[in-house]
Amino acid sequence: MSIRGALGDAVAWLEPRPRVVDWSLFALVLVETVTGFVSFTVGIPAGWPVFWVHRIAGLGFVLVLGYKLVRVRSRVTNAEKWTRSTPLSALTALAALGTLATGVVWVFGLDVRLSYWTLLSVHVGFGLALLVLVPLHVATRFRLPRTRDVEGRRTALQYAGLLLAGALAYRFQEALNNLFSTPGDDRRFTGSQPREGSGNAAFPITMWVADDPGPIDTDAYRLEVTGLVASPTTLSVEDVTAGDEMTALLDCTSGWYTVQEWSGVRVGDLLEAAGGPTGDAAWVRFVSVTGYRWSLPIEEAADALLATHVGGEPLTHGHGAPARLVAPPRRGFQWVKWVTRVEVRSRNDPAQWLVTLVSGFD
Ligand SMILES: Nc1nc2c(c(=O)[nH]1)N[C@H]1C(S)=C(S)[C@@H](COP(=O)(O)O)O[C@H]1N2
Ligand SMILES: [Mo]
Repeated sequence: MSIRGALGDAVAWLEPRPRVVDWSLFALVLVETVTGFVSFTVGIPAGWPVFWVHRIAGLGFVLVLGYKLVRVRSRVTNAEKWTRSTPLSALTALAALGTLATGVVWVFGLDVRLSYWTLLSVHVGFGLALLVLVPLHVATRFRLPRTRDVEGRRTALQYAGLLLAGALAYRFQEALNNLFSTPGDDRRFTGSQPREGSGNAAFPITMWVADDPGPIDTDAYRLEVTGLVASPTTLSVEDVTAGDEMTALLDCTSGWYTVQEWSGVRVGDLLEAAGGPTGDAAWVRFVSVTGYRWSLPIEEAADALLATHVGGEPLTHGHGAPARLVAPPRRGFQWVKWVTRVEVRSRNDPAQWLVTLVSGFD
């Protein structure tokens, strides 16, 4: 038997019953949404399983979606079979194909850009569209799987096979990246691609959603250090330009990373300048002039840097001048730019998740 014939047989054998295919797709969308979202909060290598699950399940998704599209294609290509729900189904299929295509192309390191969106941002956009479309689509065509659709042993074996196929495809993709030294070859475990060089010009300016303030007048700039500290204080740019240095890796969830030499003031020293933490101080909140904000546990915050310089140059406006947070190994979106207030608090700040999405809209 030819290799193609054998591969065809394997693919046919792995095909679950239609309703199992449908519910698997639903489950895969959920798994990919959760792992995709969680992966954005992970900046340490120990978090690798999240990225692996996302990639392997994504490749399994390609196969399962293939079965589905082959099965239902005549419902779209044959106008006589059109119903009211056909446009929604077609749109859902497009979003699914868009998500998978951008995901697969991304791992090979292709860096196509739609204005300032990286391919990874477009991937996230398609994924979010899918998150809305899939429940609507399921609602129009709701059919529960029956017991005979899920014969225990066969289904379990098929699932194991699909998982294996996803894992093999993942290894194969890595090998291809290696063999042809594609730009995808030197991605970090987070999937991000390197931006080489040092200083402001070496890496992109990235705003999350709508944040885009006007330049801040350095002479008029004041940094408030307040909250649970012995003597709240207000500092000038000179006070913040203390020359404390740190080499740190900034890894943006839009898919790039850079290693830079940052300098400014250690946050622990900032808190000492305000008399030190008091009472049940446990968190430090960094607030931008735009309202964008993030909090770190106080021990972690003490070792973070409020930077005024990168690569020996004063920060440019786009990179957060006069002062921005440098918080390794946190992901880039937590490195608040244009910081004007450092607030010591007793509690964390869950609302920060929402604020990063809506700050800048006014
Ligand atoms: N105030 C504020 N800080 C911000 C952002 C923002 O939109 N507003 N974007 C964040 C994101 S998503 C990243 S990756 C880094 C990017 O820093 P850079 O623009 O200096 O590369 O800043 C973070 N800090
Ligand atoms: Mo980012």
